Amino acid sequence: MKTQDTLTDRKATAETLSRAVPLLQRYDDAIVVIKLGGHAMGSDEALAEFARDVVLLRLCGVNPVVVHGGGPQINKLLDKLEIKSEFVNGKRVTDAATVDVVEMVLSGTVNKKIVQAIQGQGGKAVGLSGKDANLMVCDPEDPALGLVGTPTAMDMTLLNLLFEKEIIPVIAPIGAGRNGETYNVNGDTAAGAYAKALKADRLLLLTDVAGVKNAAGELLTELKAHEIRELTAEGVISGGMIPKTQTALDAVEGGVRAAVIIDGRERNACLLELFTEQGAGSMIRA
Ligand code: X2W
Repeated sequence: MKTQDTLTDRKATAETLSRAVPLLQRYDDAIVVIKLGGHAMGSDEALAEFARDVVLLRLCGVNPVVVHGGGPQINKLLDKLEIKSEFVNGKRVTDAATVDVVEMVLSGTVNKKIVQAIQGQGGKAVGLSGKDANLMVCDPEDPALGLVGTPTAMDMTLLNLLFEKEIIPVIAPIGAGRNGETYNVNGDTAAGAYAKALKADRLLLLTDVAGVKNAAGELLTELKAHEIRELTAEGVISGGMIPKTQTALDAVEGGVRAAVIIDGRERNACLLELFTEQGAGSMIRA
């Protein structure tokens, strides 16, 4: 049953909107690259909420770019096809059979699901991969990883056209090889590469943890590049947080204004970060 908002609730909503004005102005025409991991797409409801936030950003004059992952979804199809898969330092060792499945899942099912979710909330989105319009050309990262790519040339012409038309790009982390190869690129790496190429105002890395914590387990809300290096050397930043913080570091040192590691399971995580004074998660600056 729908409950009626009281006058007090309605006043609070109006006040919230009014207080957001300076922040809305700060982000007018800003480019915000959002990495949505495969784990964050667990339920249709969570995806719909994420999509609604992205549509709101667009309505507020932000140019959002969604770069997604899909690791768990790839694992599911590989299992079904009885193709074995292993990870080395967080990257999937990718042979010819595996890359076919990776592309099918990322550029096919996952990408279109996000496009549809955004359109379900009234936005206009277009699904792409690094192969389209030379967006992301790759070279092999490490011979031991097979067809895993490292981005080496980015062409942002198409994305700038889409911004002009207020269309939201949704990009699968697939890269084009120089000789017709298809490369599998880690989702965080791809998001960082797009953020750098666009000189984005923000790179938002949505994860399933609150952010970066110190040795005492307290959330660090603001970090400088040198602090990331120190915490990593001390072993305080470890495991799965390493690739995230390295991506953030690389992005801010490559011209992105700030990178933020936030908990994507939190409701309205993107709005909380951009449109409230304190923000959310851990913000990293050069
Ligand atoms: C990833 C691409 C998908 C991804 C993979 O094959 O799983 C590499 O490891 P999440 O959901 O963001 O983890 N690629 C090279 O990054 O997905």
